[in-house]
Amino acid sequence: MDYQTLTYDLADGVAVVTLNRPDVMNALNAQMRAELLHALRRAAGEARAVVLTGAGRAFCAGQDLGDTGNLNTINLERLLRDEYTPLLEAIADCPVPVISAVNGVAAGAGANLALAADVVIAADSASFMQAFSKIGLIPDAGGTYVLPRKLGLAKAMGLALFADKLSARDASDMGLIWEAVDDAGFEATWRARAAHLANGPTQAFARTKQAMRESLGNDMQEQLMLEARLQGECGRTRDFREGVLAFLDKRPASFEGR
Ligand code: T3D
Repeated sequence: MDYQTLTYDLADGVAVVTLNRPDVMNALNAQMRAELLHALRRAAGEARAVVLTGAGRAFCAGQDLGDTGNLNTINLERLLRDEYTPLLEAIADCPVPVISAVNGVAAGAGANLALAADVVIAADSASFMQAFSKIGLIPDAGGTYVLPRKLGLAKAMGLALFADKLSARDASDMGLIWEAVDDAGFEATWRARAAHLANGPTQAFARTKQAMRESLGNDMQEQLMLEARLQGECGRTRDFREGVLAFLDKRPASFEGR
């Protein structure tokens, strides 16, 4: 696919997907949703870590409000089910870690796209806004799933109802994201994190994602059984063998992702 609304760069096992409609704060139109889905699926097949970021001063301003079609006949249920849900599933089901490198404001579905990633790293000047109530909507694109789970109901509800801008630092302090980084060191930080993941035990990372995500719906017994099964699989990987041998040899492990 020849991308028009994003760029895709693969180097050293890291796929960097950059939303690229800076004039509209990288708002999501139908073409960008289709291209992003393609890029995420492509990265899942050829990268060992994926980074999602934005061009210009925004990460993503959510739905392109100029691309909603006729407001009298718009079918938001279809739009969400057919065009947003596959994006969130592609991130959750991606067998390699996905980092959101949030370079600027992330609003509406753009905020929840960022928060769907496995690791969220934000520049200090970035912010998160559940902008939906300003236009008469509820948080979508996974907002009502992820916010109560990461923050608890009190903060999730406040963010949804007031639609305040949450600074990157506050998001980090509240446990909504992994880390906020000063602007000067932002790109170097996410690149280093992505390189670390791309050189890690990819098979174990895939199963870590699975175990963490399934734990939200499991009781303890189910989760312990799942851990045992997945760890059994990890125990049969080359990377496990390499990790143990490297420890015993007192040298850094060289993981192949197998
Ligand atoms: O509606 C449906 O189809 C259902 C789906 C819903 C999912 C959703 O995501 S709903 C939420 C949609 N997003 C928003 O409501 C956010 C709207 N944008 C803003 O609130 C602000 O633009 C920001 C807080 C993101 C940034 O503010 P600021 O002051 O830094 O920039 P700005 O001047 O408002 O925006 C810069 C330009 O981007 C401007 O265009 P212009 O005037 O320079 O030609 C603005 O219109 C454009 N822009 C920003 N957000 C969007 C957008 N254009 C289209 N869609 C946007 N979402």
